[in-house]
Amino acid sequence: MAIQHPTPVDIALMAGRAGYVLKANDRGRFTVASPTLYPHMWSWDAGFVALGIATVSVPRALDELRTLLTGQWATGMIPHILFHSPSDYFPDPDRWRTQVAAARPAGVLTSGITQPPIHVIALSRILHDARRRGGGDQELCERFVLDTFPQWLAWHRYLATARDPHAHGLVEIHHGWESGMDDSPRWDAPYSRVVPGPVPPFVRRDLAHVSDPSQRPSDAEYARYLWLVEQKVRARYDDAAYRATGDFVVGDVLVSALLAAASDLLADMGAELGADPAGIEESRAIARRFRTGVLRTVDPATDLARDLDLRTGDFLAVDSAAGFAPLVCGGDDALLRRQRDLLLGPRWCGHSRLRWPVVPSVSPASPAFRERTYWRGPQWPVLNWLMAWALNRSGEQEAANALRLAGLAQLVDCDFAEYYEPLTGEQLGSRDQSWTAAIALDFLAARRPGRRKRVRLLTSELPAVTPAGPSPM
Ligand code: 9WN
Repeated sequence: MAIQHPTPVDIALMAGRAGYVLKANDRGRFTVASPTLYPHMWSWDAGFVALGIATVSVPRALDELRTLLTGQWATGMIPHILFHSPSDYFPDPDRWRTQVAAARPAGVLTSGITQPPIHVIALSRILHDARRRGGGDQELCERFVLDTFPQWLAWHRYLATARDPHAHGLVEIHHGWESGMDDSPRWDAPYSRVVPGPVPPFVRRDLAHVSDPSQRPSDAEYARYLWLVEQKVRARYDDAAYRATGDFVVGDVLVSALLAAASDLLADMGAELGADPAGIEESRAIARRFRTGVLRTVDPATDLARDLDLRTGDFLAVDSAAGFAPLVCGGDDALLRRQRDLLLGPRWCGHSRLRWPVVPSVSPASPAFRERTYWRGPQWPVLNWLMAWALNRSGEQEAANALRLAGLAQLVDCDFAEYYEPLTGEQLGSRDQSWTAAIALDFLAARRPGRRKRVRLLTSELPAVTPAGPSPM
């Protein structure tokens, strides 16, 4: 099937429609992740949303991050959901019961687990935008970075200590939701050992918004998710107590790589702006430790990083996009080039059956690949953005631009779906998903070293046709 190249009119419509979606999902000082399925503020969504909004308004982008920080726990943890108003989302605050935790914040209800630390990466891009604009935006953003530096450092320190008590250089997650990739096959082995105990009765609400259940995690998976929440509550959200009793404890390579990259950026911004030198040094040390931790997990047979099941000591070798964690944290140039080739090659974005040559959550060549099921194969625009960002940062502009252009071609329908069926291009999950719209804006604004185009894309830049056909893999 041929790629329909967006016309200049398509591109203008995409920018307008993406802005409209973000505006419609704007609740004043925060943005809901999506209008119906996710009517609250999610942590890593907020990071992506903020960098998209920054292409239009730096002050409003900073508000997003400021609001997120109001949910920060005394431990430094940024929780994965901030609940600002009642809704039919499940699990709701009654299920999280964070009142058992002394460290919870005052004034806002939150969940009691985390999500990937994308925020400082987003902040560094917002700062880039603000400096390009200069004037009040630059002043505001630089002040924001300095003022919030201790809070971001506390967040990273939490991950580096409470979630890596033995300094292995891998962030420990206590729930698949903490990875942001809830039902990824990355977690099949550790979840297979989770035997759900009694939980209060519940009704899933997600299936009221996504009519095809095959696009969402199964009931059996939800039973495990809720059992782990119960275990966190019983441990009063104390990480050491959960570690001693909880069923799911896994070192997550992508979270670790993001922590390394974000810590580097925090140190860089802090150094430029005159933040506390001890904090800058601490940040650099976190970056070094987690970069080393990620690189140690790389499987020499596949060149992919592997999560580590800390209950069994086993590496979890799965062909998931998280295996490209070394691209995100850097540190080994030869590996980086091999990962670049792998990512663009026939097992991944260049797979002949893909509708669009963008990053799939699981390789279509893997036996674990399921084209319609959530994090088991569909393409998530934010993952594609992350890999493009990582390549760009490593000086791989051509590869980064290939992902960006294919990502834009994928989004030209302007539905801004949560995820996409990789073989047909069908929109799956929620529509008007905030982070998808935000990614579109960022891709359109195309920040590239040395030059920046604002919402301007030449149709001749778009990728060549990818024919669909039988897989050689
Ligand atoms: C649970 C909001 C979030 C994303 C996650 C995605 C999905 C929630 C859910 O939606 O998770 O946190 O209810 O399925 O997996 O990455 O942040 O968009």
